[in-house]
Amino acid sequence: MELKRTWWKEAVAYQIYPRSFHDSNGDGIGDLEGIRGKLDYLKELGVDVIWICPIFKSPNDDNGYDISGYQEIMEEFGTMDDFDRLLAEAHQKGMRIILDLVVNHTSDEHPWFIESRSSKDSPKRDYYIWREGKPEGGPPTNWESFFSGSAWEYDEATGEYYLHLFSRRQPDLNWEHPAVVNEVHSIVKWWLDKGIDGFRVDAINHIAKAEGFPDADNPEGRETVAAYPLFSNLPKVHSHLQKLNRDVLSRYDIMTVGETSGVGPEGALLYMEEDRNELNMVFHFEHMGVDAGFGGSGKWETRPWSLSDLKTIMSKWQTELHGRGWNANYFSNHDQPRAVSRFGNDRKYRKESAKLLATFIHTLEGTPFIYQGEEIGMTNIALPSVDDYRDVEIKNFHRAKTAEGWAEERIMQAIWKRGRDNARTPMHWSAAPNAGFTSGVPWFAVNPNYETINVEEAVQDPDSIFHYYKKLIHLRKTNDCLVYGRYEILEPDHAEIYAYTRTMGNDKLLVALNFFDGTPVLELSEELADAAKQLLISNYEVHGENGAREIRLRPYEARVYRMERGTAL
Ligand code: TEU
Ligand code: CA
Repeated sequence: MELKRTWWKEAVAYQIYPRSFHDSNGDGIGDLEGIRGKLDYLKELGVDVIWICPIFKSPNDDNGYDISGYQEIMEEFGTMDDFDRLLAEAHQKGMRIILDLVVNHTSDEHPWFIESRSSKDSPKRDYYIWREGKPEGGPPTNWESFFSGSAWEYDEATGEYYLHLFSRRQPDLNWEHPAVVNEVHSIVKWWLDKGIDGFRVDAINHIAKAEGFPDADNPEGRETVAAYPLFSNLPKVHSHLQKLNRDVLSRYDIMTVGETSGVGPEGALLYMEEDRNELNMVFHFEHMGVDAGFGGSGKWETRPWSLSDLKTIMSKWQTELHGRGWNANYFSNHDQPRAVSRFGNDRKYRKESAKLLATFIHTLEGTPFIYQGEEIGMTNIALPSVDDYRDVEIKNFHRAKTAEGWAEERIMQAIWKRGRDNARTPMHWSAAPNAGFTSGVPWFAVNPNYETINVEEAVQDPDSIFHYYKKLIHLRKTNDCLVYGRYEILEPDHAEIYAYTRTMGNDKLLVALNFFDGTPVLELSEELADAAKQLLISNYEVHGENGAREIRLRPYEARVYRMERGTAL
């Protein structure tokens, strides 16, 4: 395989959820000036690319993922001048900015939709997906929305239903209509001409829907059912992306990462193999499924996860994409619970386990994505009542499960474990009131543990999670092998330790990760043991164990060794 170097393969990305990042003017809502004020912090961490979740005009039914003006800035976040200043300053500091491209749907307040719903002969009618109800009554299909209930909403004005895979305030665009495609292309071009460095492309795998809008199989006769295959990763998605790439994306030196749930490596390669000319990489969800329970009614049911499942999934992605595509590696984002609470131990071993998870993400092949607060080990939150939450998905889930007869306690347990608001509490900057996030009243609850878990504390503690991330990022920048090296798993059946090597030419690294709180032993072959001379990083102090055939790891211990050069391995 010929190695093709690109800046986005070597970059480390940091995701900002602007509403919760930093408030500059005391209205309780994070904003663009707030981000600008923290660029030096991100620079110090070592970040190359900042992905900012939607900043566009929006009524905020889904915190900006419902856009009513693609070329306008959300009022609470500031102005276009603020954005221009932020972009210029980030560039000046050597960092790039990518934005969220949300074009599976718009807000119901987008002028296109207002016009579309006004009459059946509106010139914008076909910008969205309108259908008559079934002859026997009810919505056109039995499809369930990702946010609970039917994916169709009846509209009195014209007596038809419109499709919304997400909230009813997020009508799906009709990508089969050429005018929609043109509109999207011109929006993308407009932002790229402004100088942004690419896009994270929201829910892009859903832009094509099954021909003829068939019902999904429904053996239990439920009112609505998950109809996933009928609107996910269909062939037409790829023709739309190829056209977008040909007409717009290919003309810029940018980075594109698609959000594509439901794909395995083969499906993902269709989005990113170089001769496909679509995107650079995608976020897959397979590892996010390791703790998903599939019994009963599905959504937000959980089960304990096993390391063996995680190994199988990650190894598959590492090996199948090597030389053909590129991974986007993450453990957290704004839709997932906090990683340290979910895959680590957010009490006794919070620091150790946060560092362990970080080591994993930064030593795999692929671009690492850090989600705000992950670098200081922020944790989940459990608020007493559903009224304390803000997320539309949580609200709808609560309503739907109450109607299904679930006990309140069971519903709240699911929300505490899986709810997206776990990741959306304001960022902890200091031990000052409201974690230094705002001088006003924060839009959403601040996690009370900010008094001990915060940036100020982390920056001055040389042993903090923050400094460990800094070191990892630096290591990745100074070791090509960490970026491009071929992954090979060791001891795939070990129940507690995840170990692998990365190899590139004469360079070889050994990564040993204890994912639990025991003290298991990793046995090395003689060659590996002899060659494992230089400890590059660890979250514990390690003394004089070079050359040992057996490495005993402490709770959540992570070690990365560089092998002696020139050893035949
Ligand atoms: O999430 C979309 C998303 O997660 C689905 O595409 C996914 O297929 C499904 O949830 C399966 O688990 C994005 C954003 O990240 C999210 O915040 C938005 O609410 C959503 O799109 C709608 O824009
Ligand atoms: Ca503000």
